[in-house]
Amino acid sequence: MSDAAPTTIYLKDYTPFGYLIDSVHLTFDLAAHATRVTSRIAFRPNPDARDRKFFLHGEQLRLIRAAIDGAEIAPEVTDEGLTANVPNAPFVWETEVEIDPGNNTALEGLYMSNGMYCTQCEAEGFRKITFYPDRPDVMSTFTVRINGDLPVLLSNGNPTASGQGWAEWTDPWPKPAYLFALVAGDLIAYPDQFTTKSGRGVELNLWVRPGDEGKCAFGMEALKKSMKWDEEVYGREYDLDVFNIVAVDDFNMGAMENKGLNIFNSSAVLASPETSTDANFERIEAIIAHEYFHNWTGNRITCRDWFQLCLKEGLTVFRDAQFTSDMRSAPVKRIHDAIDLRARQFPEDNGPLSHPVRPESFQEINNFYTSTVYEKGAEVIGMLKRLVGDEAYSKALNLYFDRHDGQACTIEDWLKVFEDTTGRDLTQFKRWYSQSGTPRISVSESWDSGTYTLTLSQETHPTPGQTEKLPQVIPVAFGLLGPNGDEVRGTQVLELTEATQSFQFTGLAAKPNPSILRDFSAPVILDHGHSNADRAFLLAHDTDPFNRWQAGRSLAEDNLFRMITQDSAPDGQFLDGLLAVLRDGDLDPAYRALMLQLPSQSELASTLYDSGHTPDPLAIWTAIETLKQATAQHVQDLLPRLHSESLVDAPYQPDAEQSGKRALGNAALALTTRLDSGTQAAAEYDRANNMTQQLASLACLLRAGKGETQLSSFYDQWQHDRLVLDKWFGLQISLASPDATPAVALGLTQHPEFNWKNPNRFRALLGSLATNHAGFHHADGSGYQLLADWLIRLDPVNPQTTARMCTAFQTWKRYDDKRQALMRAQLTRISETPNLSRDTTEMVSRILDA
Ligand code: 0A1
Ligand code: ZN
Repeated sequence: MSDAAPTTIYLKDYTPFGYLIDSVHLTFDLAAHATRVTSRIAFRPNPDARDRKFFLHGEQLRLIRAAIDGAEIAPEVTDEGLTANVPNAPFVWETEVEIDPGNNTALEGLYMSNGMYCTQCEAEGFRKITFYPDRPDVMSTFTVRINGDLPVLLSNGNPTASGQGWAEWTDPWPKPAYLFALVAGDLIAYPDQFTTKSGRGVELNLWVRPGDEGKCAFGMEALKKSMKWDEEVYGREYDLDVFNIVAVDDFNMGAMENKGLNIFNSSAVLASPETSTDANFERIEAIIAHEYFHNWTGNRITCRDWFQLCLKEGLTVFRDAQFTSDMRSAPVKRIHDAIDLRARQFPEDNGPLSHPVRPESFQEINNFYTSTVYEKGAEVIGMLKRLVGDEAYSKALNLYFDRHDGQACTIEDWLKVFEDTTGRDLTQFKRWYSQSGTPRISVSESWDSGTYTLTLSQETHPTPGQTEKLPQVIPVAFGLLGPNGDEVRGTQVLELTEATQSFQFTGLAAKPNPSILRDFSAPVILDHGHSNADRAFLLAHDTDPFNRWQAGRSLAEDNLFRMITQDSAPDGQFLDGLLAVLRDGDLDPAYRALMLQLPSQSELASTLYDSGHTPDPLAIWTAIETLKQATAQHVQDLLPRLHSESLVDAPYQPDAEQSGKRALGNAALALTTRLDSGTQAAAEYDRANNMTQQLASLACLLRAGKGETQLSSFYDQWQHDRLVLDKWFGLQISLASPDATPAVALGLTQHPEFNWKNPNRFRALLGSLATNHAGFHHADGSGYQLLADWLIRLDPVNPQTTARMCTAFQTWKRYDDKRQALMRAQLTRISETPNLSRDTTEMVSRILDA
């Protein structure tokens, strides 16, 4: 890192690159510490550009030779790239550089993982491979030759030639450099094939390390289902002869959609019933779908610049959510998504890191792969679809694919296809992309002889850099229930566009009960103004599964809130309502399991903070424990029935039906453990023949302060399996008591298997510390200190993962003065570390500036 002040890049400064590229030829001579990369690039002046400065990005490259049209030149090279004088006509650019993948611990560019070469180029990693205009709007076809003494040599596109120790790949589809990929290693293929709807045969391979072959079947099935679904639902076919997926152990994120060669964190693709939980299977299915869907939304149509990241990510998350809803249960998926959004995106959007779905400036783009860009970005598309309707949505998407195939696009291009298809003016809707913060909706109602009037008001609190907020277009799915629970008005979408707006419903026989924001139709905070009686009514009668669940959630939250702020006891309204839902054997077990899940500690902390209280982590933890204990007692008689309803007498399948049953059974087991101090959980542990049940019963035991023997036999059983060992590390910290958490985490950092340079292992340990709310916020500050120690240690090794994990401190201003001071001290200590990376510098300074 240079000591220069970090530079900020602005969306408004965008200009096109001065040159276009007709073709790229790359040759890699692989060597762990001295890989040679030779490039031959056909440039020509870009008629649409005014600025003809020839600057190529390049970092950590040793330039050996550069030439233009065969004549050697001596370009001016800095830490960030090179400049050269070039002809004002087409020319061939050549360079040879040397790089050191064996010492690349940042995992960006070409690096090594367990003897295997692999790449990660999004967002700006290609500049660590060779000199290049490393920006998404410069697209070209690529031909790649790999010379290396390894059995498997892969790159993007189709294989075009190979021999002993070399292979050549050609990607006919123009792409930006961030989609480049190369893999070389001693890998085993798990092969399959797929025939597209137009009859093209595609060879599929999942490449893994020897020993992992048994964990490939599920991922392969998920890939084939994704390919089929995209044909059926979006009319999108695959466009190469081969599709390769590679599993790699060292990876900063979940996976990467490189054209024809997706690279996956092994945790996001490898699965077996013995080693993976139902939740792991579901996540893997979704990530495989996500990366595959990028082939059209991201690769064929890419982003003009990184400010447009949500163009590909929001849309692709939306598509993978649709896929999961189709493959599994739509209501359950919607509830999971709402829980996740509230847990991750709302705190981001209501704290120092708040930024619009399309940010307007950044220092380090890696810091903007956020829940706001991804998940809120997907919510924005869901709202658009709800507003224009399914048919118009599908027409607009067809127009998008027809009009923009092969282009690097903007949010303006995206919205224009909707405007052109529907004739609708989306000017106000576009605020969802530029205005940060979570809108809050408040409700008032009136009833007058047959007419019900609903008044909705919206308000968004100021966020960093944005003090004035304008009203947004908010689709509020809405229905009315009569006093006996019948639905008197089915779901319709109210369009809230003003700061305050009223909606009237006439001809009603009696004062109805409103069901507002059905299906979580917008990413907003809704203050219903409901009484607990209204909530109990909706919990019993709402026909909308999301709002029925929400009613139970709100009852629980209100109860917890009063327990914390007024020392109230667990109350009957919530517990009775819950009991009635649990008894209803017609309800999906997965749905009933969700009903049993209480709000998380950090969600309660948000709620408390929002209503003017200072969250006390220990009081929150205690209230949740007390309510769980009361729940166990209240539903005690039902537990044996829930247990029997959850039994599966068929071979293990990670599908929605079986995993729903297991979720209910395990939720019941957690309650049972509170009453029998672990007898049943210990028996379940001994009987478990899949990881879902093994881990759930172990968790019950640990939560009860038992399970020492099981924990160590779990270690003995699984010490050879790195993904299961991550669970072993994580579980102990997640379930440690508040008082013990920092010490347990510290102890585990001394374990010989704590390979902290592996991002999965680092996250398993320190990520679990950061998400154990009461433990992390230990009053003596030892949780903060431990995390900061390790972030400081990791930063020079892996800035990207370090910076992401700084978000653990983003809520620091919510807490009491003492905790604030402790957190500020750690943030300051991180920020004052010499040579801190650009990634971490930006994150810490944004968090501190709150
Ligand atoms: N585009 C990938 C995620 C990804 C983003 C950045 C990375 O490195 C900085 C790696 C992967 C996706 O959405 O799946
Ligand atoms: Zn993505």
